[in-house]
Amino acid sequence: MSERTLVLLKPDAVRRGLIGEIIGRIERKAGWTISALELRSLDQATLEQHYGEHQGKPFYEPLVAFMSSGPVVALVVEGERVIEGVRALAGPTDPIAAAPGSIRGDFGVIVRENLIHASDSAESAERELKIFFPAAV
Ligand code: RTP
Ligand code: MG
Repeated sequence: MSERTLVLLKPDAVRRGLIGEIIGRIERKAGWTISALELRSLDQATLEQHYGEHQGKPFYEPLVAFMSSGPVVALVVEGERVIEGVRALAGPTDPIAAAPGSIRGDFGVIVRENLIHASDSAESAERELKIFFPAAV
């Protein structure tokens, strides 16, 4: 079934010059299309909405500080089972646990700076797309 997902290339990916590398991996997946793309800086209100589920956890404050430490690239990716698919390309949250060949496994260093966000379910995708690309929803 064709779906849409929200992808963020986090500030570490932008700083380290990995935008092309990561987008290239998404583009090479046959049948997926990038339907929106923007370089932008995230304010506190946007981050609170986006990562609200993690408010109160010990990693929340450092996560928000990291996510506002530089611009991110926000993308909408469309295609067959793309929600599950981009999560698989990204690999597990902790780069040490992520297999070589995955984005986090190849380039990740620590759990917070893990290069990429991808919506984790259809419900999350719908919620996050409204935050980042309200005109496209
Ligand atoms: P994301 O939401 O960014 O796509 O990542 P995820 O689903 O794989 O991981 P999640 O549990 O939702 O955590 C969100 C982001 O918070 C940072 N994090 N730091 N223990 C820690 O220091 C810790 N745990 C999570 C990561 O940047 C993670 O991607
Ligand atoms: Mg998550």
